[in-house]
Amino acid sequence: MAGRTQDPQRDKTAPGGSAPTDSATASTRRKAPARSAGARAKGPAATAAKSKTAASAPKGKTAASAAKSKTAASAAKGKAAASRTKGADAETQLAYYREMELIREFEQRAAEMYTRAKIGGYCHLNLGEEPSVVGLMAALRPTDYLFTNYRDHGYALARGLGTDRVMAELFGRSDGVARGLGGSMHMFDAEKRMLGGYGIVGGQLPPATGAALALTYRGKPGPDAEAVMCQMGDGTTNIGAFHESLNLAAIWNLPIVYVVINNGLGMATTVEHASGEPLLYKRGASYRIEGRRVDGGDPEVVRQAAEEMLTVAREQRRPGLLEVMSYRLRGHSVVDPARYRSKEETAHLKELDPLPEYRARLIADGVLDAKQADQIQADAVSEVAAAIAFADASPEPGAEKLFDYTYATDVPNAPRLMPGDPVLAAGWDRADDKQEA
Ligand SMILES: Cc1ncc(C[n+]2csc(CCOP(=O)(O)OP(=O)(O)O)c2C)c(N)n1
Ligand SMILES: [Mg+2]
Repeated sequence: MAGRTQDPQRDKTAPGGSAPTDSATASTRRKAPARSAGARAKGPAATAAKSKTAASAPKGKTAASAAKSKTAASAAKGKAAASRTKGADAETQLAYYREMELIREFEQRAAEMYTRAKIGGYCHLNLGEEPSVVGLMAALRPTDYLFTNYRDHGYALARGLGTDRVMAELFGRSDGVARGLGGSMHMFDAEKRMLGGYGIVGGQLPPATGAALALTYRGKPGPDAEAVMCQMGDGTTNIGAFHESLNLAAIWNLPIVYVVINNGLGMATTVEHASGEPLLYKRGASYRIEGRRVDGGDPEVVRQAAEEMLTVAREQRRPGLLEVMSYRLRGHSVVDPARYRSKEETAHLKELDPLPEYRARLIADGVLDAKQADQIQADAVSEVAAAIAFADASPEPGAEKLFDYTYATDVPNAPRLMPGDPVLAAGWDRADDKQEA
């Protein structure tokens, strides 16, 4: 398998253009492994990132929600920071940093809990993708809908599903967001409009596209209209459902932003090896969907680009395709030692870690000092430790719950039935149990 360093296409800067037949534009010159830490590209989106909001992020409040409230004092403070950084205001940057450190700590402890057999099944981590996750979730309003793939822990945290409940879901306990029946790949919360967590590659695209179609029946386009964000990986752009969904979104003018987290790999296969067009943002061009590529190492750049595409989706009912260049710092899942990576590439990944870079940037810009940054990390450690204790204390769902949430309508838990047996009324199993008792 070709290593990413040997893949010339990944390093290419895409040509811009806005003609309807090829409306894809690149807004980053971010390079793959050859790039050194600290040299992260600052595309137009980075410099244009406006600080519309200023808010503090008290513990437990998500960066996304924190960035939406406003206080006069913090707005003034934010204004000063904005002029220094030309990005988000200081309070918002702090909120992003907190959120990223929380996801980092959560994922590292999740990996540990997996090796301790507290977590079973599959477990895919967002390590290295934290700025992408936080930037995207900051762009999404509480009234919007989110669909993701199985690499969903960070999204669930940043969407505000709660550190305790997300960890309990990983542990398969009844206080989890899906009552412990979904596990790592199936984070779900209808109230938060987080509509999953999908384990089948591309499985989230048709329902997300359907949700966007439903929105066109429910309301009119405009600045307050709801929209859908559908996240996926780079490998997913080769699945049939990707092309069918984008085509329908284009011809039906659906309010949806498809987000490709391009971490360079689908399991062990590089983008260049698997994709006829490795500049993935261009893949929307076949459907006249605007495509954009941004640096996933900077939450402000990601938020700005996602907000702009969501605005088009809300106001013009035009879908968008956002490619977010990112890195997966570890294997595909917690059980993958990633031996397909060369030693050099593995070593180089440390340099590409976006968190130390963001921390250093905030310190250099005077947004926080090293002591405060350490405190933020310590807070993340305590919050995740408390979540582990919460998950451990939560009861396991009983076997009698196994079929309760599988179908939309109540069906009997009748394990002794054979195909062709008459269908039994809901509640049969319980009545039967009572008779036997
Ligand atoms: C339909 C289908 N085919 C294959 C798999 C096995 N599989 C799980 S993840 C994955 C790679 C997907 O890569 P990508 O879309 O880049 O997402 P990433 O894991 O990098 O986030 C594959 C092939 C699957 N889950 N579903
Ligand atoms: Mg991938």
